Amino acid sequence: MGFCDDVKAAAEQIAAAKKITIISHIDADGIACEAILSQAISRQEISVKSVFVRQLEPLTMPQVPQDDSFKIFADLGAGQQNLMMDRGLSEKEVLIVDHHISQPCEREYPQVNCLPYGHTRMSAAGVSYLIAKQLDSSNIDLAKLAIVGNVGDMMAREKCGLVGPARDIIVEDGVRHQSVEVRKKDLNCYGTATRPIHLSLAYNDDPFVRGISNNPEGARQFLRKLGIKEKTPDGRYRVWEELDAPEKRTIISALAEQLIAHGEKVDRLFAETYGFPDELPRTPLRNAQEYATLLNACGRWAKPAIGGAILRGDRGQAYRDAEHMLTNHRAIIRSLLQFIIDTGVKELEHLQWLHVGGRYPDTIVGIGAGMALSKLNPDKPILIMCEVPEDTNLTKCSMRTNERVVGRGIDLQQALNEASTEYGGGGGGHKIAAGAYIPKTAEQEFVIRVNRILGEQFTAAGSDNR
Ligand SMILES: [Mn+2]
Repeated sequence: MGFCDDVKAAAEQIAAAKKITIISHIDADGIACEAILSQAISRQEISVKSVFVRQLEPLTMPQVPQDDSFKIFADLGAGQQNLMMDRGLSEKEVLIVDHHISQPCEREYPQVNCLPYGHTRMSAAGVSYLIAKQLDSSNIDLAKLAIVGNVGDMMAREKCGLVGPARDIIVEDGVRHQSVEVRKKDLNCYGTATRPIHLSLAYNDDPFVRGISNNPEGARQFLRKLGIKEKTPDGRYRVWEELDAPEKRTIISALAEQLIAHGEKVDRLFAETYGFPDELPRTPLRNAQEYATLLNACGRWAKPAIGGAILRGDRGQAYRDAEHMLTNHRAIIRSLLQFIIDTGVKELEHLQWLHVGGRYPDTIVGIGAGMALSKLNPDKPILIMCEVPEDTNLTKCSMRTNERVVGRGIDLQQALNEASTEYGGGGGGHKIAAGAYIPKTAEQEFVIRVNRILGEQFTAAGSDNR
């Protein structure tokens, strides 16, 4: 059986069901999964309901309804099959649609998972889309949603664009449907639809351009020297997507020159980006990255269904609510960022760390860590700890680094997973961004242990942290 057979089998299972419950995750990928699957299912005239959970764990299992509905676990479930078994769910009433590592389990629940087939850069929204397309080929309008989910799960980050089936099937379908526009060799930069250009450039540190990254005033002068107007005639800041092609070229080549002048590589300056031409200009819905942030904001403020409504096309109340959450989301992240900078981090040889206590929701600490990193020493991975409101005995740890440091051999997922397991906790994520839960009592030792593992990674890769 190949991956395609699994997709086909899943579509058959769905088509045969009378009543379906989707249990999905609250991040952009999970929200996209739910919107894709539930629309594809209701188009088959099968009744469907959805439940979102922060994590599938014993505490959240009661949210899974005890009824005779067929249950699809999306963007979660592969690693929690024993929980399903404990719940008494049979193989006939479950389908897992996931891209995470599978947990060995006595029951063989049907599963569509791209990971064991070597498709490491496709998210669960991608898998959901392939199932939706198998159900009905007219579902290609959902390709756009799958791209948002994939980009939200950082599937485009390492290679500066989507690759594998996410690129060859899903992006191509979106282009054919004309709801997706591929911009090859676009600037690898966040906020191209909503941020003033100089802020877009200044907030970007991948690649790190000296004098511009982390330096809004420097970025402004850089644009001024190139003769790029920062405002429109009516006094509003222009955004990257509004620039004409020669202006974009001027900026990109000047950035490339800066990098070359400092002996840096230019490859990460370019990325393939995905735009949505049917959305309103200068809104976060115009490109996959910003769209994903909007969904994440909904999820992190416990309103994933609002993100779902937007993916279904609601541009009224749901969109206004989401914009409000995004504003709030950004204000709290800014406050966290300021707190980290004002308080200062403690430095060890291979990492910098800080405990923020219970001041900020644990769901945004990782984002704050990523942003703080570029304001601190970007060459040292950052580890932020915080309290977990649901369990006072636990501490959540979020780590972030950048591509440059990953290129020197650092794998945060491996480091946090190894160290947290030693203390009876658990962790996961990616090389560049990872998280873990540990017992509160282990905090001090844990930081030292992670520091040592990072040192070993640098050594194994034959590099150091300077
Ligand atoms: Mn995911």
